[in-house]
Amino acid sequence: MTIERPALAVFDPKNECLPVSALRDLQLERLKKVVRKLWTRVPYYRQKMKVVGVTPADLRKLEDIQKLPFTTKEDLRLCYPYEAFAEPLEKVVRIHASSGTTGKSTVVGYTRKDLDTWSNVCARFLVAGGLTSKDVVHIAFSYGLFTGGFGLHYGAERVGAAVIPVSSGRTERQITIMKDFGSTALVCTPSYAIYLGEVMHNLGVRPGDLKLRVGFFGAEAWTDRMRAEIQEKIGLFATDNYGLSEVIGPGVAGECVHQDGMHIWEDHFYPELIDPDTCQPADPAKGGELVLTTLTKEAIPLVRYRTRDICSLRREPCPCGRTGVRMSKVTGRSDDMLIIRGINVFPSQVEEVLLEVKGTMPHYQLVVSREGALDSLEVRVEVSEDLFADEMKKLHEMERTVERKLENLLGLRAAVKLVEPKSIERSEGKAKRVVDLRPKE
Ligand code: DLL
Repeated sequence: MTIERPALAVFDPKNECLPVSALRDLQLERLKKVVRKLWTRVPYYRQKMKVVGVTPADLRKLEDIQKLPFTTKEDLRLCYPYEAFAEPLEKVVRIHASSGTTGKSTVVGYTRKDLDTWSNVCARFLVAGGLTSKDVVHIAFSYGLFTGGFGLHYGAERVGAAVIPVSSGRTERQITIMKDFGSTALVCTPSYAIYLGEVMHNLGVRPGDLKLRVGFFGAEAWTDRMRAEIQEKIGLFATDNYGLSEVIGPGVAGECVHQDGMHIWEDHFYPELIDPDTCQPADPAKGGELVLTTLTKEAIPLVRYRTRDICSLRREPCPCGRTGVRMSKVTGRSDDMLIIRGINVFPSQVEEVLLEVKGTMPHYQLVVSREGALDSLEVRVEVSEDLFADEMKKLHEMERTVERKLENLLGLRAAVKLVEPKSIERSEGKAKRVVDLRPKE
């Protein structure tokens, strides 16, 4: 079937199409304000600045941002739960969280103005990808601490569309709702979109039976081949959007109807690219790790946050008129975080669970594969000699215990397989904790 490109529209032309020189002035003015606020309100970051010997007064031009220390997920973990907040809790009206590298999650707060900003930046990419106030938006992201559901929800409402907060799961019911309610826009992870397409096919529901016309997919990496498959299987025009909880949630960047890179909303987020090994600036065209500074966030302003996402940046003009630099698809991570069905998983979290279970050894491996459209995780764990010699029933019980604990911590079901001592390959250097069998392209 032929997929029609939606009409070109801009949600906030004044700010999305700012000439670059005006954008630079605005960014510098906002950056100075953010750094001053962090210096006066967040002792943790002030201390970091003192260590490298910079003060807010050292920030005279935009490039001076390179004098400032980076912020990492580990910093936010150390500030758990509220120490990174630059506003008192009484000004905070929403709290979300995402998984941390170990134990504690990273907690993020929003003031009323932050929620307003968040709705606007989400509305921007929704309009950029073709959403209008006439649409009926089916949101299949989970609603909860994850920022996907609420972010897209308020963004779509801001556009004036009719929002159906379906949340995740119960795929057949999702299809019934799409059919009965006449959903015209779909919001979920790209892998779930492919799965939905497969279930539709199995149920005999053809794309033409639904009114879907546009889809907004994000929260995990996907390829152009997956885009083609989604467009074909579900019959809609699919765009990519990017974000992360620490920075705001979804709404950092999104594709326009030209489907050629995601515009970063640079009046709100200042992007840099660095070489993850040296931390020095990287050639934007060649790619590197994306580092983001929030320019307007009140509750948790972040300076030079290391996203660990690898991408490249392109400044050439886009036919849509937006001036925001375009980021490529995320091609990898500079740490070991995996995203499985939209859920962020660190191998260290698995290790933490294993430490609680007597008889397991510190040798384990995460095997990620794709069954049909969806990713699955198997955790292979070595057990001690005497335990392995035990009866099968006991081993199975132990597998179920680890599975339960993992599901509790990660919010993801993993299959646990206990294996013989010394059966997981040893490596000379860093242990190979992850075997990723998912197709790359
Ligand atoms: O995934 C926010 C989000 C929700 C974005 C819905 C888009 C749509 P976190 O759970 O904190 O937040 O995970 C952030 O997900 O650092 C990337 O590694 C990855 N990610 C997000 N969007 C994309 C994308 C949300 N479009 C982490 N392509 C980020 C590739 C993405 N990776």
